[in-house]
Amino acid sequence: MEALIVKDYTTSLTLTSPYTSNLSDHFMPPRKRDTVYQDPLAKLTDFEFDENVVSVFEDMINRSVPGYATIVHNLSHFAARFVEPNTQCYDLGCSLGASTLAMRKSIEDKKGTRIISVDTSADMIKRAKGYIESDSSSIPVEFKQADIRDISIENASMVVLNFTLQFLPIEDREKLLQNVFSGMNKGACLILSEKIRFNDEAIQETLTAVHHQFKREQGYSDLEISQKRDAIENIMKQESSDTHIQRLQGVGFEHTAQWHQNTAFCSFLAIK
Ligand code: GEK
Repeated sequence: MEALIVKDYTTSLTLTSPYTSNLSDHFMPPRKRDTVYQDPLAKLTDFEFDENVVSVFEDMINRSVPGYATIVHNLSHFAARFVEPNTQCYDLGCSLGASTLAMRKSIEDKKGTRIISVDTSADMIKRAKGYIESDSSSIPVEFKQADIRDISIENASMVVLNFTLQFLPIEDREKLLQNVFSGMNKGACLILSEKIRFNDEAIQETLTAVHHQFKREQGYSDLEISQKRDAIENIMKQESSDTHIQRLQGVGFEHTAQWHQNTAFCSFLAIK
């Protein structure tokens, strides 16, 4: 089956997204277009990861998060470097399993390794299981429908929080990262991707406008952009890049860096 092509605006290259091609190659239906906020809604409710969103999620995240495909693609490279045999990898807030698939792709030779993929959304987990079953890797994946605040992390050589921490209340974030840190082995890596906010209002305003332009280019109307923004505002609290780095250092990570950024969408690397 022909792989879907994603335009990567970070590098201005056209590349085959590992996410898109993984899912599309193994799971037959082509990706369904996100029209969740297309029509005017009489009453706008908070954004939820329900069946409505889940059925179009692959399209939604690729058309809403500039640089998403690049980040997911690079997870394979981080996994090849950091994952050790007989350890565990965690995909926290796994959605449809894009990050799980990316890690799984490059660790076939790390014998005894398994991936634990966690999400609160039963609809996400159900679909993610289908994608994993259609994937050819032999690395075991255990799905847990659970809150990432309630799980224990053990013997981890790699942990991924790809655009998930941003959905936790700010006051819960440090405790979650402490729990992650304590379950990681020495030398293990955490990849944390987040939409950030800028303390400088001129930068905040400019990059918000550039992001909205990106969404228009992806085919979203102004109504879709504003309804989605209003729906997600209450449940996704953004913090600055400095706040993320300082928190990672505060819980004990020895090496930290922001390795990727496209407008307000960033990814951090933290090594224990
Ligand atoms: C990807 N990582 O494609 N516990 C568990 N799951 C949660 C929680 C929680 N407390 N809060 C939210 N979620 C993925 C993309 S999406 C990002 C992650 C986005 C889950 C939620 O159900 C959803 O599936 C995911 O976190 C966030 O690489 O939609 O912007």
